[in-house]
Amino acid sequence: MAAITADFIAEQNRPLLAGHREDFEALAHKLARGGRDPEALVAEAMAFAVAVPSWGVGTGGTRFARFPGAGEPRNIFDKLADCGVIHRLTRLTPTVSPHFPWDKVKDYDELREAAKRHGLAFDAVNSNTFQDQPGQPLSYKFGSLSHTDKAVRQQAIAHNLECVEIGKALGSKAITVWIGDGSNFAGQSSLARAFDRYLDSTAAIYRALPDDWRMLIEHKLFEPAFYSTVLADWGSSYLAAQQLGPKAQCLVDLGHHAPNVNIEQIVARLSRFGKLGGFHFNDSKYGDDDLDSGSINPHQLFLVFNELAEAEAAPPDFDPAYMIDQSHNVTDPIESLLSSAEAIGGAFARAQVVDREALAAYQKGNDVMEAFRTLRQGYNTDVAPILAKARIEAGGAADPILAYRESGWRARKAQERRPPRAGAGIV
Ligand code: RM4
Ligand code: MN
Ligand code: MN
Repeated sequence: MAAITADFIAEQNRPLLAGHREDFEALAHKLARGGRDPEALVAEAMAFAVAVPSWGVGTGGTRFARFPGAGEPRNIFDKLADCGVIHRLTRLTPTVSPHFPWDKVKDYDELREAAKRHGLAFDAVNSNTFQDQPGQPLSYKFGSLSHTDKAVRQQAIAHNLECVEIGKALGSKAITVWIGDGSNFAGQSSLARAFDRYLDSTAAIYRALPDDWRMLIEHKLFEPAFYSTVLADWGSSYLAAQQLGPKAQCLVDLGHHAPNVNIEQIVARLSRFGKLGGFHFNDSKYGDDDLDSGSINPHQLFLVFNELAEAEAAPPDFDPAYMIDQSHNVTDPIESLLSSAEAIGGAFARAQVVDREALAAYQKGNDVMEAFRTLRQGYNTDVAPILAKARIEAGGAADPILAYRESGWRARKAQERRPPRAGAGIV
């Protein structure tokens, strides 16, 4: 068992370096033959970053059961320690996206300092009006920001405003608003008026946003509401963002669409109109499965990053927030996040490999097969040596999961962190 220091990482890397160099050289020759600059790709990979969700380092669960793991984080300070491990090993995840009230503390300056000590900063804050909290005066059973009762809407607005205040103290620059509002019966709710009320409420939050902040509006097809959801799709999200103003943008959670929807096309549309605010990366087979990014459909992840690489015509301040949103039910959450960060970085790197000029020319000439082959060549490139080089040069691990296992972190935390956290997992 060892602390995950720079020395420890270097020691773990040592036996892997010769093999890594060989792999990188082989790839570099191949890329150079195709006119790509391998070192430029490494530099791009080094500049890429994705935020880790504070709720992702605890074991998730389903509505049937949660199987807690030993040494789970008990509070946000423990969560930050785990996030620090992920960043130290991958050098890909310098920020954490916190969720309130789950991560509430008394002193936010202290929390910001604690993050700093782990080499971390805070990304978008997330509000939560999809659950009732102990002692909360009014219930969200029938909705929050779109509730028929003004007093409930006010309570939900006030919570979002509090999140913005907390975010200011933490150095965050965005709030992600996802609501579970909707209905379970045809006729239960007025589909038109519910959206009107949602727009009214979000306008009140929008007015309180500092000028350099963004409001990220997250849609989701269904669940917890099963007949209609107020913000069910990217169309509603776009309408809301458009209505609210330039600081409001749409957030695309990869698991929040109908099966087979062409998510990369949604990405292309939103970015072209300056409304692509960010992502919640995960993978899914059926719905909001919150599985590890790229574990089921890595090609879709690649196609999303291909559209981001294509977004050269997007407004100059195009800067989507990349965040992970996953629930880890059967793995050590740290291992899942190490592997997911690598999958996301890999999809990004593969998209950088694509020869855009050639692709555009083939598209223009309607050479379907060569256009396809040009794109596919990026996807087929094994970018692992690029990512490894980027990591090693930044002080990270050649093999993050191996190094993590060698460190004995989880066994150590199992001794320190008792008893295991109770309560529900991800929603
Ligand atoms: C929702 C949605 C939100 C996340 C919650 C926990 O399904 O994805 O982004 O905050 O789950
Ligand atoms: Mn999400
Ligand atoms: Mn979700």
